[in-house]
Formats: sequence, C-alpha cells, structure tokens
Amino acid sequence: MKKLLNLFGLGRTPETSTNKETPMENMFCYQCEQAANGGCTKIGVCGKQPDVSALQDLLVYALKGIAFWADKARQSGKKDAEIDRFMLDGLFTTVTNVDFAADEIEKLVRKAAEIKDKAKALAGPIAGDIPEAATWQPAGDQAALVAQGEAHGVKDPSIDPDVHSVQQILIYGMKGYAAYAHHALVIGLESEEVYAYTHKFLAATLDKSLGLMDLVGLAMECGRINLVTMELLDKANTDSFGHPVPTPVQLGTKAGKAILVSGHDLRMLEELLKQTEGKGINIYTHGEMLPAHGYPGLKKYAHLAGNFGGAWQDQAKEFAGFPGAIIFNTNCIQKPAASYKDRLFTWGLVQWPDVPNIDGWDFSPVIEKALECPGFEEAPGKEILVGFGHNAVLGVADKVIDAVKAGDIKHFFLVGGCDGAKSGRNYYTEFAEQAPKDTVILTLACGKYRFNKLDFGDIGGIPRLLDIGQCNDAYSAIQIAVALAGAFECEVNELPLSMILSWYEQKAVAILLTLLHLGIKDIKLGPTLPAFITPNVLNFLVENFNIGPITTAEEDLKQILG
Ligand code: FSO
Ligand code: SF4
Repeated sequence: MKKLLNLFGLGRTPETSTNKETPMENMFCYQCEQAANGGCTKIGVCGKQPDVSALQDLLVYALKGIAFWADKARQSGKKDAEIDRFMLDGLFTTVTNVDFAADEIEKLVRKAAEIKDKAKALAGPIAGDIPEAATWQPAGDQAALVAQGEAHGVKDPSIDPDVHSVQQILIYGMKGYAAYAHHALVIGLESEEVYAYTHKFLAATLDKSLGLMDLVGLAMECGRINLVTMELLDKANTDSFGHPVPTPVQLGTKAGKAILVSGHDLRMLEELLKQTEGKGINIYTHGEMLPAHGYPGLKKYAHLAGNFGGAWQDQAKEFAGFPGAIIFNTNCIQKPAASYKDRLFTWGLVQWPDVPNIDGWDFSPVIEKALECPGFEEAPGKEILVGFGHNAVLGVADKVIDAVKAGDIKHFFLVGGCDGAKSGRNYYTEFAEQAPKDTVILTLACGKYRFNKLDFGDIGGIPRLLDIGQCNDAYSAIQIAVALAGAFECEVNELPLSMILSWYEQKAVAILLTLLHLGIKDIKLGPTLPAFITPNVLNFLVENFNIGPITTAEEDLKQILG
C-alpha cells in the first residue's frame, strides 16, 4: 500500500488528507491534476487568482443552498426550468480553465442568491433543520463576497477527511457532467433525471447525517448520471449533425483569412460556420474541436478547413503563429500571451478578464477581426483520421470480430483522457508507440494529441488508431465495449481490452465515476492520482476496482499482455 501511495504521489501533502488549515494560504483549490503540492494555495497553477477562487467557492456554496430547496420542492412534485438550468451554468463555470473573471462570477453569485429565494418559495414551508447554505445572503460588494467565499472554502476541518474526500469527488463529478449537460442544452436537449439528481447530490453534501458509504453510493450514482448525460449529448450531437464518419483532417493550411475554434461546443461551431460562409474565411479546429470534422452536418461546410495545433496546454506558444481570430467556446483557456490577446474571444460561459466575450449568437466581432488579420498562405500538410464514433465502429463490427477470432487483433487499448503540461505524460506517447502491431488503440479527448499524428498502420484495413472523439464520447467507447462483450458472450472486464487513462480536470472525474459505476476494473490512471483522494478512499478503489497507477510503458504493456 505504501508503495502504491508513493507511486500515486500521495502522502506528499498531509494537510490535504487531514483538512488541517495551513497558515499563509491565499486560497485553496485541489480540483485538477495540476494542483501544486496537493493544492494551489498562493495562486492557481492554472492562473486562477485568489479572489476568483473564493468567488467560485462561494458560487458552489450558493448552489448547494439552491439544491437544498429545489430537492425539497421536487419531493412535492414542483420544479422550475430556470432553477434547473442555472445549476448547469453555475457548476460548469467553476470547472478548471473556464472562468477567470471575478466580475462575471460575482454576477453569477448574485443571481444564485435570487435563484435560491425562488427555489425556497417553490419548496414552501418545510419541516426539519435548514442548513446555513440555504439561508445565506450575499454581501454588499465584491471584496465582502470574496470574504464570504473564503469562509466557505473547500476545506472543512469539521468533516471526517474520508467523508470530505468523497464529497469532493461527488462535487467534481457533477461539475464534469454539468459541462456535458450544458452542451446538450445549447442544442435543445435536457433531462429531468439529470436535474433531479443534481439537486439531490448537492443537497447531500450539506447533510451531516450521511456516512462514508452513503456518499460512496451517491458518487457511483453520479457516474450513472454522467452516463445518462453523455448519452443525451451523443443524441443531441448526432441528431443535429449526423453520426461521425471516418474523415481525413488536414493539418496544413489553406490560403485565406482564418478563425480558430477551441473547445467542445459543436452547436457554436455550426453557427460560426454558417455566419462565415462565402466570406473568404476558413475555420480551423483546435484541441477538443478536432472530432467536429467527422460529423456530416459540419464537414459539409467546405470552409471547415482543418485542425491547427495540439492540445490545450500548448496554446500560448501555438496561437502566436495563428494569423486570424481565435475563439474559445469551452475550457481550456489559459492566460493569453500579448502575441495573440488582441485577436482572442470567448463565448458563453468562458471568460478571461479584458478578453471580449460573445454572449449569444452574433459572431460579427470575431469575423471582423479575422478579416483584419493577414490569414494563411496555402501550405498543405499531413492528414489524420477522425470520426470513429460508436456508429462507425459498430458498422464494421463483423470485420473487427473476425480479426479478433482469426488472431489478427490480439488486444484493444483505450488510451484516452485529458492532456496536460506534466512531463510524465510522455508515458502515453510511449505506450501508443510500443503497443504491439497486432493491437488496436482507441482514443478520445485531448490526451490523443500525445500520439495522434503518428502513423500506426492498419490490421486488414482496420486502422490501428481509432479516434472516437471528445471526452464526452467516452459514451461511444462504452457502447463499443458493450457491443464487443455481447459478440464474444462475455463481460466487458473479460474482453481483451485495457483502459489506460489520463486525467486533468473534472470531466475526467465524471467519466471515471461512470466506469466505476459500470463495474470496469483494472483501469490504469495517470499521470498522478487526484490530491482530493485520501489514502483510505484510494484503498477502497484499489480493493474494489483494482485501479492502478501508470508505471512505465514497458512495464505496463508487459503486465497487461503478460
Ligand atoms: Fe481536454 Fe480541457 Fe476534453 Fe477537458 S480540453 S482537458 S477533460 O477540458 O475536456 O479533454
Ligand atoms: Fe490549482 Fe487546478 Fe484549482 Fe487551478 S483548478 S487552482 S491549477 S487545483
């Protein structure tokens, strides 16, 4: 166990497992993999300032108060669309690399106070104790709000550390699925079940009577709700844009003006494509937008020209070389460098101080900026393949199954998840490179940029690297695994399939909870374990799911294929 903890990098910061207050802290946040020494305490490694951190903490506190009343209201059959939808905005706003603007978060906190009063009126008189978060009122100015946020931060020494750890896992899982539910809502699909559980889960974090295993049960349920949400988003995307089909994507550039779109929201990309049609502007995808090229309803636009750059953490050095306008429609935005800040925009909930935000559907300022910029010369490049969603892969299931039965495909690896800046992430490149030639690699999310420009060849016409899509397309990966298990008349855990996952932010937490809810075992996780997992909770995960840390590509491949 001690070796395991050391491998995961646990035990490095005793205060995160004991919740002990440490003097001289300006803030405390440990929700993402970048967390400095178990928690960012001076300023976020992501660039989050202490005032923004406190305001985000206050927003989460306010959401808990809303959830308390909304959950009670639902128990008596009453609900309200504005309350439900506000929960998604609030949770998504606090996800890593989404909103860095104190003024915008202040607006949301004040709105949360109004929504709480609305939810309270909806619930009507109730019996029993009412938690402080449900009666909280916002202070007068931003500095006082920050002080309130500091008083309601992540740490809570009054709670047992293991209970607190699982509470945080639950909250981070909710933040993750709130992002997906938000994308589906933008397209017009929402789920009563997702809303009902969102209130139930957040209200549960205020309930002092719940023990460790109650919360573990809720965290597993959160994994189920994330699956429901990913299915909803899959339906929203495929109903709107068709099922992805295998599609080559150009990594070079076309002559002409250019706009770069980074993020996950496909509906926003579609609207921009419509508004730029015939204007001599080419649209390029960045980061998690890459899978957009596989959707028939998006690839039909001839000016969806290609993909530029790699994963999110390389934006500062890559964007300097993009001669057009750049827009983020979701995470992961970083502090803009002066070399491109004057042509940067955000959309929707994404905010950076002093960077113009498009609130709605009029992209004229972005288009005007692109027309002012020089644009690209013609410079064709390499092509990579995307578009292997569940429909495309299951369409050739017979071929895949025959290849397995004939011994041509010996093993499948799902090598996916988020990318990040740590050097240990080279593991994923090495793993993909060293995977034997008779194995197939399925990939998804931005972690794919560690190896998606390499040539892997094919096995009897089946590409050895299948890009399933964005992180939410973990839904597709699950569909593929379940279908293969059905074909081979076995459980998913008995398939020749291993999951090698990388995590960075809270959507990865939601997906991990989904995999645990489905009973998936033997997951290898890296580059380090979340700082919000205590040794006892880790022990639980190891004993029940045999989760292990990544070691080296050689060792892990040997152990898996042994
Ligand atoms: Fe990456 Fe960022 Fe998809 Fe995340 S762009 S890190 S899990 O937001 O969403 O994989
Ligand atoms: Fe640190 Fe991550 Fe929190 Fe940013 S989101 S403050 S990097 S733990």
